[in-house]
Amino acid sequence: MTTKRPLVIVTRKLPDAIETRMMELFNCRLNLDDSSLSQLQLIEAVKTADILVPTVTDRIDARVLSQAGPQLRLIASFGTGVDHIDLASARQRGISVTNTPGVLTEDTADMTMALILAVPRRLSEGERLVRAGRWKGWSPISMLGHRIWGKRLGIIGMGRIGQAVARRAKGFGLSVHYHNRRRVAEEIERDLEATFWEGLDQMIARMDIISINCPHTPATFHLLSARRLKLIRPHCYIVNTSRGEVIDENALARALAEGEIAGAGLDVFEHEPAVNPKLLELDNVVLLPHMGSATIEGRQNMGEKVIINIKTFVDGHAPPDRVLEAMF
Ligand code: 8YV
Repeated sequence: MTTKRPLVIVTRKLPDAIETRMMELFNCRLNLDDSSLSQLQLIEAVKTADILVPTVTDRIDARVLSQAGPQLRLIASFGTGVDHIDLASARQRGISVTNTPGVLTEDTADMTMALILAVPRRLSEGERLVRAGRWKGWSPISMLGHRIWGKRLGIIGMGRIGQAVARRAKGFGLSVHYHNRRRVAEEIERDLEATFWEGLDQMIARMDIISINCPHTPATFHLLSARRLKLIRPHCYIVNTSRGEVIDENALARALAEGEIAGAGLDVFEHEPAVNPKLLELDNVVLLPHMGSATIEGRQNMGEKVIINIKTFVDGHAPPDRVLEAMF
């Protein structure tokens, strides 16, 4: 890195305080109107930026990276998931990648818990009924959902967010089960009273609620495939606050429509911002616009992490949140 202030190109509008601090520290090109960049605009950005700050809405694929100028040394992503970045291409070109782990764990776990409650208890349906002026008053048999307390929750992906979901779930009387690439430490399992399932097929066939909390990687693409969705019992609910690609969305919509799965709470979709039209027709799904980590505090913390990663890198040190391919 040269001694002149590095050119940092930020692809989306970030919190004001973060942008102000970035302007003080770096030579910044901001995106004040927050429109997402096209692939061509991204290519233009990587041709000139020393450091790029993208978000989940930017597809930094091999084609974009092949056009990067030699000055591009760091991609400091604003977010935890890095499936929008071709990590192998970045490594080949000697470009470091950082993310913002840890600071959106609790917010995402809250949203997961909100969906775990909302779907079986038919929260959105009830709200729609009242707003549409169709509510005829209390009845002992209307709007009946299913009890949460005493049910089995199967968490797929027991990383930070999965564990934070498990902590909440315990308080709601759910028994916690999980599947993960690696079994977590014994003391964590004991603390969360969590049961490890080595076989995903075996676990999902026995759960009442399934929560997706693993990252999207080549290994987890369509982890809940059409075949696996068939193993899930018809009274089971699925919640996804991770990435849409982890579930075969078409197969899920079909299974929900046919009553093979009781309901779903989805904060993420396979082709965002497009939502499978079949899902829009179903009453037994709660659909949210990828807002799991959308808190003012969280966005501020994420921005601070981006700044620390860039500043450390510019000062010639290894940034704290370096992403290595092997991690994903
Ligand atoms: C972020 C997310 O808001 O961090 C992630 O992986 O999915 C979101 O909650 C988004 O990625 C920001 O780029």
